[in-house]
Amino acid sequence: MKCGTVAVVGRANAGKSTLINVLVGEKISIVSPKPQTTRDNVIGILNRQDYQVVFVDTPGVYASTTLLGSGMEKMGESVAKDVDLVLFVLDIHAGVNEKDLELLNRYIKKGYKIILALTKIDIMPKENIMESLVSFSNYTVEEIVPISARKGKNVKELINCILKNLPQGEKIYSDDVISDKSEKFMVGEIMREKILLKYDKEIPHGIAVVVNEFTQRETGVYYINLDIVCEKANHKAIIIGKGGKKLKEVVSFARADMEKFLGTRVFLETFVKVKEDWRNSKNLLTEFGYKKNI
Ligand SMILES: Nc1nc2c(ncn2[C@@H]2O[C@H](COP(=O)(O)OP(=O)(O)OP(=O)(O)O)[C@@H](O)[C@H]2O)c(=O)[nH]1
Ligand SMILES: [Mg+2]
Repeated sequence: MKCGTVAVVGRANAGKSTLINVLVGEKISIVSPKPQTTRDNVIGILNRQDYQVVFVDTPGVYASTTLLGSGMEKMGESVAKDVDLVLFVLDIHAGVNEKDLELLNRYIKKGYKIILALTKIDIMPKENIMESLVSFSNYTVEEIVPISARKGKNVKELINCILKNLPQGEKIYSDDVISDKSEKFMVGEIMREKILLKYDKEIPHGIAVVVNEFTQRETGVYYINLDIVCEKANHKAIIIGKGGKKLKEVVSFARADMEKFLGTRVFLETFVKVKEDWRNSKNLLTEFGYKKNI
């Protein structure tokens, strides 16, 4: 049976996490229009009777000046060394960008087996799709697949191309596992996702979410207590908003999604804390679970 591991790599905001969620059919990784949404490698497993594909989502490459950001940049390339196949996701809707080519060439030079997914074709003129495909024809990749993760276009074709390029073997994970991350991790990520969606400028990037308590009471209700950590005192005021209105709105948005994810009611308590410049502090990065970034 076909079984193997696939690193999903590319530039920030390309659509890697959206694609993994569609491929696996579950919310594995959070998604937002802001670059560097994904901060950690997240495993999503596509399980079928006759095959298993283990996808590893990676943080996208983006010019970043913090210790957190520079660590994230290296994660894709370090995962690529240990997998059977690299799925390079490239946002093609606005044409080919030099930086995409530079990164793709870096992977090609390493000699990895690569499938190139040209994504977001739902928001580009049809006649440009063919042109884009042709422009990659002399790149050394196994396959080039134009897709739309948002509309599910060509996703089946992409899975077939992936399977064609995976080895025969035994399943790595048991059938009931779909991710390597805990529910507690996902709950923190859901909070971060809503902050990414609801705040602008530098605020979302300077946020860490620390889940202090995640317990299910006898009634079935989850009790979740978390800290929203920001890096400046004036950010805290913006996050909370006038009379606490903005925070209340974001927390209730997050709670609704946590309830959907956990399939039961959630009691959510949040505190906003300030930790100056935490993205450049080795100790705080470790404390907040970003050990791999140092
Ligand atoms: N129109 C369209 N938008 C998409 C598609 N796939 C992803 N997006 C959007 O692109 C944005 C970025 O998506 P993500 O999946 O978070 O991108 P990513 O590559 O994981 O980004 P990082 O984690 O920051 O590296 C989001 O607003 C998505 O909704 C697609 O197929 N079509
Ligand atoms: Mg992502």
